[in-house]
Amino acid sequence: ESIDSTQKLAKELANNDAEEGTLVVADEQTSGRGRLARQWSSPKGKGVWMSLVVKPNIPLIQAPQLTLLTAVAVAQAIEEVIEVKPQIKWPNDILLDGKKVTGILTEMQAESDRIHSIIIGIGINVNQSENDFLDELREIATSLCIQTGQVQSREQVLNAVLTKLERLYEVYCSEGFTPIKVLWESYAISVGKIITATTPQQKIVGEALGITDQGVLLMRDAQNVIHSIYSADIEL
Ligand code: BTX
Repeated sequence: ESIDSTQKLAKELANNDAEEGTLVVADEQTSGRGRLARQWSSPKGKGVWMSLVVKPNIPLIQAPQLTLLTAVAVAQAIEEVIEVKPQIKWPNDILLDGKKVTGILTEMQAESDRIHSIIIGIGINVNQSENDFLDELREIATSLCIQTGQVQSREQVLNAVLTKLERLYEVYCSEGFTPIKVLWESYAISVGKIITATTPQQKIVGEALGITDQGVLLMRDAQNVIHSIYSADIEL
């Protein structure tokens, strides 16, 4: 019903040998987290706040692909439920009408070169009205309800997300990332656009060229240098 963060509990469960597919879902998070210790607003009864434990048999370097796979699954689920195609902003934002409707946080637990588990955290804004968002979020965040003008069923959204995730995860485990990449690109907002990527090391302005089979974002700057971006915040 209420928890500090589904991500934290899922991590504890994974550390205690929870099976692949273990899911933590909460009605409310009192301390929901985004990337880099940012906060994720998770008000009671208004969204789908969930963390899923997966244990793919892949090299460490491929772990970021799971974030992209999750983004495709959520985009497909939203499209199915509200019949509007969302856009994905690399790597982990899902946008409707240019505003963030979903955040995804994937965290890995690894031992030397082996992945022990990956915790996929997903926060979907379902039934917030504009007034439910804090002032600093109102301009940048949206919900399925705001977009459609109708209250949406969180069960239906959760069900659609899990169904899509399972299907794509099975494709990924048997065929690799290539089929997922094609789907990802069909939702991508940034490809072909000039973007600013703020990485932990620097700020790069350039054209987003696409993603590699490893899920790495490629950018070409004004000097024609191609940069591989592993982790960054993107501004369009
Ligand atoms: P992020 O770091 O990309 O985005 C966090 C930023 O998004 C915040 O700094 C704020 O500006 C904005 N933000 C905060 N809350 C919301 C919201 N509800 N809607 C839109 N924008 C918002 C994104 O991180 C990853 C979020 C994952 C959340 C899930 S919920 C289940 C699981 N448990 C948990 O603690 N986190 C994950």
